[in-house]
Amino acid sequence: MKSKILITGLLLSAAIIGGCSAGGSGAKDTMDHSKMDHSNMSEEEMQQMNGEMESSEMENGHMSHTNPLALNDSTGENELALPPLLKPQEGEENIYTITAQIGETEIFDGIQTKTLGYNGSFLGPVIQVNEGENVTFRTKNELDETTTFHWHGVDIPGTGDGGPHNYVEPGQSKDIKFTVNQEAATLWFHPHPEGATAEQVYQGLAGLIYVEDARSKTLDLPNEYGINDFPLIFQDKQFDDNKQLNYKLAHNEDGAIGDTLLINGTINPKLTVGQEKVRLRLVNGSNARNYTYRLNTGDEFQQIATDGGLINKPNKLREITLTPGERAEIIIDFSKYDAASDIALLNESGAILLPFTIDEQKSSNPSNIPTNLNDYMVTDEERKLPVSKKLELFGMGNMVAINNKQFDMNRIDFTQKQGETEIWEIYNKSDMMGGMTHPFHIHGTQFKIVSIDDQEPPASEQGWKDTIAIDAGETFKLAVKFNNKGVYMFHCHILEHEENGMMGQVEVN
Ligand SMILES: [Cu+2]
Repeated sequence: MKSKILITGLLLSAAIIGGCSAGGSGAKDTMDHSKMDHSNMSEEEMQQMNGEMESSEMENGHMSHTNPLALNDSTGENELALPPLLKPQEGEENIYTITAQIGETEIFDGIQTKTLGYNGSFLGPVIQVNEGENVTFRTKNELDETTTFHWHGVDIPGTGDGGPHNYVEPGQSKDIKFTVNQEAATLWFHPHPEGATAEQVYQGLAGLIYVEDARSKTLDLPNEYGINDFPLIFQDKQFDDNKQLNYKLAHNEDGAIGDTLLINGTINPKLTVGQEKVRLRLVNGSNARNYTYRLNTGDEFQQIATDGGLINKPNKLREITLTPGERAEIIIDFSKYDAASDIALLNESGAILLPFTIDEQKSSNPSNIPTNLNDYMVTDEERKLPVSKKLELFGMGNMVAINNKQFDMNRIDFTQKQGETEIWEIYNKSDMMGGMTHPFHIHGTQFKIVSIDDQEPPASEQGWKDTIAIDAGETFKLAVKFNNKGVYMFHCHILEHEENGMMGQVEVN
């Protein structure tokens, strides 16, 4: 699968380079446009878009994430930063204040980088909530531009979801009240304003939401924050000569890709752990980069959760891939190693993402991971439901579309009844050169993967999901239910594809 994607990427690069040397109009011929009905674009506009796409590809000197810029190896010189845990407002048990603000952050020693953050200069806190709890998220915009507060993976009424309709102007504040209505999970939040999502996330707006439930609290899983339970927010950045986050420099129509990895905002991170089982909550918070995580030793680890909840049984893996927006929780058993061990988390091309230091003095928790974690299942009833919504993802660069349409805030693409499960069929249509993987996300719900090309999904995806990696040519069937009403986005989570119109709206009533 991956080699196929790499080969098509290389072919596409070759075709585009060929097109450039032949006079610069080659790119449009590398895509099968004849079958694409761009009802909202004229032929002239399409050609112009192609030209822009081609020049931006060439300026960046790389061919999107099918063959991305290499990432740096972490030198491990900085201990990983941990996002602060957000306390409720004084005297107000369930009110959490989240302020989007402008700041400066010392990412490089002695250098201030202009950044954005929630309740701080860069990234955001962890909001901890419990299933059944009535909470208020008191959002404040102290930026000098419009933003929204989108709760990625949260089962929430549409008016509070923070899609492009729910904007908060500079200086404004808005309370979002809702009842937490979902299982224990690692969720996240980020802005979603029309036209500025990709840049605001890139500049640092992203935070975490942990949900706990009655079951998760009784399970003997590592849960001591910063001791044996760590969030890891992976983001690749491109710094300019002044060590600033220059979005224009990193921008690419197929997604901003950087050569420098930050985890929780830390450059060259290392993580010190005890000789015990450690839970890592992996969050792909990058605009466009995919990560396939593995250990340098080739050793197994155990996956315990997908995007939206615990999976039924720990899943032994040697690698796991997350596309932008996706999360997974894994447990690494460090009791097998000692202070002399050389152990690190790598990506698919061998870049050192996170070296580990083992501190034998650190208290160790001898817990055994429970064998039963959840009772997730796709029911027979759900399997028998007919497909009632069909979506076709197609294109690349500026030319991305869903069902041949680009996003229009004034157009509702689908309707669905509150509380009713429907089968959504999502097909990623290949182009002549193959195509690319699109991480497909639906707001306001956690859904189930019923099948991938009519087969059972792999164990790593048998759990609640809100974002799925759909490779070119693949068809996913999803059982989708909205528990609340409102208008929700569905889109590609390569943020530049979303900005380029690879997004639609479903109205739930
Ligand atoms: Cu996409």
